[in-house]
Amino acid sequence: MSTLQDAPPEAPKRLSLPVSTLIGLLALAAALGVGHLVAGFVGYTASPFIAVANYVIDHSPTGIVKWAERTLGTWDKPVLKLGLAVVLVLFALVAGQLSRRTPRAGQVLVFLLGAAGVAAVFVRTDLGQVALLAPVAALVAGLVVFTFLHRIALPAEAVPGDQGFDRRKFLRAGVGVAAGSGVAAVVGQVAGTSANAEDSRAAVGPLVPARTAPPLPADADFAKLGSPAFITPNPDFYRIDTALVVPQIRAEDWRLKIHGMVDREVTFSYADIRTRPLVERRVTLTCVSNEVGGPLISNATFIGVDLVDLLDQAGVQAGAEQMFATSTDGWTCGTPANVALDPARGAMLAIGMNGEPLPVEHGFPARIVIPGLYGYVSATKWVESLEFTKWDARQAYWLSRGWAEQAPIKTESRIDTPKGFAGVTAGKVRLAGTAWAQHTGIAKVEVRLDKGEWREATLSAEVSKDTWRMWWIELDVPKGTHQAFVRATDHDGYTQTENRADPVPDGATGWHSVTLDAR
Ligand SMILES: Nc1nc2c(c(=O)[nH]1)N[C@H]1C(S)=C(S)[C@@H](COP(=O)(O)O)O[C@H]1N2
Ligand SMILES: [Mo]
Repeated sequence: MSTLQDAPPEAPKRLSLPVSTLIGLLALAAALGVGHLVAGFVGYTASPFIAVANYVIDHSPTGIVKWAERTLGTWDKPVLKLGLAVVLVLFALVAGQLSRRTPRAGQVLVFLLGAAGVAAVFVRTDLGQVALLAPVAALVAGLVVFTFLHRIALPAEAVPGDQGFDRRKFLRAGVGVAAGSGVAAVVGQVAGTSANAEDSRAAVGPLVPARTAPPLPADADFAKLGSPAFITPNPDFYRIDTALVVPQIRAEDWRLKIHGMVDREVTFSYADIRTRPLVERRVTLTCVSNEVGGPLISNATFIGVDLVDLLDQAGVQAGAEQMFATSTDGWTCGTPANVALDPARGAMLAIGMNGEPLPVEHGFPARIVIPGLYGYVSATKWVESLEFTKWDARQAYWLSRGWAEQAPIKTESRIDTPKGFAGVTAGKVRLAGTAWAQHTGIAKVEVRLDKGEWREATLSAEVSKDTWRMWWIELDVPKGTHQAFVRATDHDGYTQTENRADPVPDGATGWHSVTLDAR
């Protein structure tokens, strides 16, 4: 008689699909949770997930980044995070899949993923060596959890009498890992964001300018007729930056160093700046990636100090070509030194915006504002260093990605009302919008229906040559589909070209138009 009963119990040879999937996902959760926990103490942006996402932003082709800014606006970062999460989950699933017999392939994948996190932190110049602890801990946690769960689910040797896969034990371990990862992530999140800039900002108190901006005339805008409001409320102000996590700098920890080709290196604290006589200046900021008709332009009353006064204290040397600014998150910006130094330009180190301390996402504690230059060559937020140097000694963030060195804002105009493809009633139709030519000023805005005559629009009061100017006009629109065009002329006598140019490398050109469907 054959003795079937005498044969040793068969060890399970292969994990089921749900079990291998769960192992991959739990190892991922453990790695991210532990990484986030450690990052909470050694530097929030060292969290592997954030570090990898930042790396993706900094190393994506410039066309893609600028496309994302234009089409997704402020949603660009949530979309990126979601995309990265999807990739990670797929990775975890594959790791589980490939490990249904032995853990080897999954371990290799987990290791590679962990190594990517380590590399993403390693290349950051704004994080110290200890920051590496976060991705290293994540790597180790991922490997340990993967190996441990795999061993429970698929023991290497069957113990006589063992049933092989102990479902209870596996579930207990899995729940433990999931709960532990969640708690770790939450603790890391709280620790990492508790040194929040928001309470420091709330403690700043009122910023009282010694020199206030002249009061706004009643006709500074035609908001009632459909133009933008002259002053953009802070929550509506466009926001563009590469920071995945908004830098949290407390005013009391902030310093600005002016160095390089200067006679004396100088450093200012927040108290040094805010106790100087503050000036108030209305400036319209514009992003170079703004398409014709786009929304990346806003206007505020900034409060701060004259940048030239600080620069004079340092004594910028004659040969300096660029003011190379660095933000606390490592972003950099190059401004022509002669523009920064020109007293007539009115460059500011701003600490306030529309009567409040700078909002954190607009650069708290301090940023640069320079009328007439696109933001990427002038408007450094969370600024911590201004180095005077030659153009070829340092290359700023967007320059190395194909954007121009010199980028004065181009004269442009936009139709805000009616919106494109709006249905209107044939007859008299009112159009309203805005025009800008910062540091030169708008002299004239004209509107034309189809190929008709250009007609001059009514302009709002000129508040300053550094701010936008609103316009409105009434047109006779016959029944049918028509196109309305706008063009502006600045105080230098330059009239906007019809030629369409892309934002790359130094700003879009062309006439904005809307299609009107008159019934
Ligand atoms: N630190 C930092 N400052 C930055 C940027 C950035 O990515 N990082 N982007 C610049 C660009 S491209 C623009 S258009 C302006 C936008 O300023 P805002 O977000 O306050 O509107 O900030 C500039 N300052
Ligand atoms: Mo920009």
